[in-house]
Amino acid sequence: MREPRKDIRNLAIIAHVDHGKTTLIDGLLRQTGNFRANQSVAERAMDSGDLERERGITILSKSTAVEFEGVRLQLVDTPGHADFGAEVERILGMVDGVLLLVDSVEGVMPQTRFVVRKAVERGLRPILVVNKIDRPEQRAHAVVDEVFDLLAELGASDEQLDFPVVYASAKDGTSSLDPDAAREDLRPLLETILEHAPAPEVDAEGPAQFQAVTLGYDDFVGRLVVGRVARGRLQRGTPVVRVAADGPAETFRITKLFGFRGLERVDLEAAEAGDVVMIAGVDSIEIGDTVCDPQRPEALPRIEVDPPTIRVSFSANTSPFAGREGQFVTARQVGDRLRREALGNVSIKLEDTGAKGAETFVVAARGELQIAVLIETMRREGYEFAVSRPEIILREVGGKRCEPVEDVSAEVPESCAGAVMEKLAARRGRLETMDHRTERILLRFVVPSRGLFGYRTEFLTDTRGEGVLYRTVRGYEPWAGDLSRRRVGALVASEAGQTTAYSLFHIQERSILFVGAGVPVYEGQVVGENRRAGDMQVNVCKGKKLTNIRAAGKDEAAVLTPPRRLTIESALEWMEEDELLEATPATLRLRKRVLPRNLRKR
Ligand SMILES: Nc1nc2c(ncn2[C@@H]2O[C@H](COP(=O)(O)OP(=O)(O)OP(=O)(O)O)[C@@H](O)[C@H]2O)c(=O)[nH]1
Ligand SMILES: [Mg+2]
Repeated sequence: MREPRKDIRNLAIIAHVDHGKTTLIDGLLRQTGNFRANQSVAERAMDSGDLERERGITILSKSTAVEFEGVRLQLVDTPGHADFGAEVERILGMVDGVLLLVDSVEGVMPQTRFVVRKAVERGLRPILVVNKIDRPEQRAHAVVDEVFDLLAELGASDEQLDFPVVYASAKDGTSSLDPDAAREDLRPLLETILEHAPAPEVDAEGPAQFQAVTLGYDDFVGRLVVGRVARGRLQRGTPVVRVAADGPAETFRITKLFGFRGLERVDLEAAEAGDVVMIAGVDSIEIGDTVCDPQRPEALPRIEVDPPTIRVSFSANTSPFAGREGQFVTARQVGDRLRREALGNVSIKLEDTGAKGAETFVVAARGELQIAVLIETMRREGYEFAVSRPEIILREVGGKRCEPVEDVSAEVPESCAGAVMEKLAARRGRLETMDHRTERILLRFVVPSRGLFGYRTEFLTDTRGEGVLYRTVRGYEPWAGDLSRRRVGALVASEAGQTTAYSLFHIQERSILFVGAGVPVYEGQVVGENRRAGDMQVNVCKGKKLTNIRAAGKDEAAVLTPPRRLTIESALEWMEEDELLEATPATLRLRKRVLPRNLRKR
């Protein structure tokens, strides 16, 4: 029999990127005293990963719980960046309510649409938190209307449309129910949660059921899985069975059972239906598997997430510099690592190329940032490999060839709007709306994902670095037609050697260099961007006679423009099909697939 568990609430915090989810959790942790007196809550405490702290974004969702008036609020912080949307989709399956954060100035953004759509589909009623109310240019009332219109457009029920609203400054740790009232603390928000977030309706007596929603790993206890006890009770030390997508059920013992309290995980003896917990005991478990009572195994429906939209291939590094910097360099090592990633990361898929002992691994993902994070993680672990240019995954919908399209919002200074509209129109984007905000314009487009490759750099140039661009996959639409290719060519090193200031100096007028002086290069390496279409072969290693080096240093090195530093993202956006990105723990290089000049077509 299902009964509400009034002592807990399960909530996900969802929003567009940077609207303040992780910061809000800091405030909740601080004010509910769920940490010891001598322990302070660092800024964005939940963003514990190295890459998360460096990039200032959340990549993996994380659970925590705070106590308020005798009720345990189990909160899941989710990533706002579009590429990690699959993470949000899965999390929504284990909560009964959502805190929808929307920035009081930016309002509804592409990823707001995405997360709201997913919440509506699951019948969740949001509690709207209009955040950053401390910003002087806040337009809270308009933002509430935008959210209402969005919900209505997405077919929300009357109950969902009747959402409670709280105004907050996550940064100051304050909230109120009236945007113009004074704010003191987060109590108004906490009270709204208690009043409006539904208690989980669970069957605590039935046979145990728990679904793996996210995975983790711990050197001491092995693979960890986070999920919610859907029915019955889990007890540490007792045998359970894992029911997978296919294959026989596997019996194992729960060796560890953890709950979340503040920033810590605590050992538990038992957990009951409705609890969000982390268990250890079986290394083979995968996301979506159900852990059940051995007497009555019964799988929960598998977790469905939107399929990946882009693919890239990974292969062993075959450049002349292969193996110099990496620790894991063979195709097999790269393949094994990718297979491990695909197990723990549902939004990444390793496509089977069919070939046994394949040298190339096709990875399908949800965006360039997701690929970039994977590449960066692998580099840090000591891997070395080559990556191809991302390509779009097409799908057949109703007999028609369709491609992924994205909601794009560009907030730009008025004077730049023309350039942005022109460029995106050329990339087969269609302008949907145009809103004037103080001295800036918010343009919303729908653009094929294909058309957005390489666009960010252009956008930043066109808006003199002042524009803000966001994109989120919207769905599939019929193929929009051909697009023109990169309008600039590559500058390709014609021979191996060490770059010299002397030769770079003479080339830089016609190009943007990717390498500085004194760097080893190989034939076929891409050393810069040609200002014109078409590739250009250059000798970057030409040197004056040794005796002239001082002169060269004095006259010419001094005026050498600093090279454009390649980042994983900028390289993935920039490169063409006949090129590869060579990633090693120390260096990123772009190269032609075919290195010897005489074997290349162009
Ligand atoms: N002015 C103001 N800034 C805020 C507020 N809340 C968060 N910020 C700032 O907004 C930025 C993003 O905050 P995060 O908490 O990382 O946002 P997030 O939603 O967790 O971001 P992702 O996890 O990457 O989607 C940080 O620089 C915060 O300091 C607020 O209430 N007011
Ligand atoms: Mg965050």
